[in-house]
Amino acid sequence: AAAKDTLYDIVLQGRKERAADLARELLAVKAPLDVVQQDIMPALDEVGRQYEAGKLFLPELLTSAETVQQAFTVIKAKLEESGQGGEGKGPIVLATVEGDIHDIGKNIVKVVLQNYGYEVIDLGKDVSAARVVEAARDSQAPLVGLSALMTTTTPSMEKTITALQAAHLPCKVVVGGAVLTETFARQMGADFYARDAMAAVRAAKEVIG
Ligand code: B1M
Repeated sequence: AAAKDTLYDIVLQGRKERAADLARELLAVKAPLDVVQQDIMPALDEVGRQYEAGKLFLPELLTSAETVQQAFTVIKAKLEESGQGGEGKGPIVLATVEGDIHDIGKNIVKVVLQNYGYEVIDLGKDVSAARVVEAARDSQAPLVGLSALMTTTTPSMEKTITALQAAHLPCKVVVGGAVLTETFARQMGADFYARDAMAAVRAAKEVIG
């Protein structure tokens, strides 16, 4: 008999049509964020490794990302079911920085923050420093969250933090993304480094309550 497919295999193989079903099966036995951490992230890490090694190419990278998005639709619905209620704390401005189109991680952070009752103003991906400053000013957000996934876009992150500081806005900044570290985040002037979505929630609790 054929071995049973896992979400990990499906993401690696880019078999989009199976993703939602497998995510549902996993959600029957574990928490939504555990599916992200234990199944999806290891698979994407492997996809990233194979891409870097020239064993996978951009079309496959894209198909794997789309497969994750299918799974995430189901995970998001599950997270929303278990919402803590109390909408409207914040708001928190969220963006992937200029030059960077990776938004899977940011979108996870968004859903989890909303789940904890925070209002999120999601500016999307590839967002300029000026646009982040404008949104933070208009919304009087106490917290701005920035995501960057590439060594080539951490300068945009730093530029955005500098622009927020120069605008003298009363907001704190939390940053995340696989290329960052606590030390690097602090050097860039961020108030908080979030390794994962729950760390972003802890920062929000500290700043907003
Ligand atoms: Co790209 N990519 N990619 N990619 N991609 C990486 C990042 C890379 C490391 C792969 C590799 O080569 N090993 C590499 C960057 C290398 C570097 O740093 N210099 C890379 C590259 C090179 C590229 C392109 C340049 C490829 C090309 O075009 N030749 C291109 C970039 C285009 C651009 O941005 N201008 C590109 C494109 C893409 C796709 C479009 C195909 C797709 C993205 C789809 C999408 O996001 N909609 C993609 C993907 C999927 C990846 C990998 C495989 C997976 C990223 C991911 O979604 N991880 C990635 C390799 C890897 O990371 N292992 C890679 C899962 C996600 C849940 O994790 O985003 O880390 P992550 O988020 C986590 C935490 O970091 C944290 O919480 C999340 C949940 O735990 N977090 C925050 C993140 N943001 C946070 C913000 C917070 C708090 C926590 O507060 C605000």
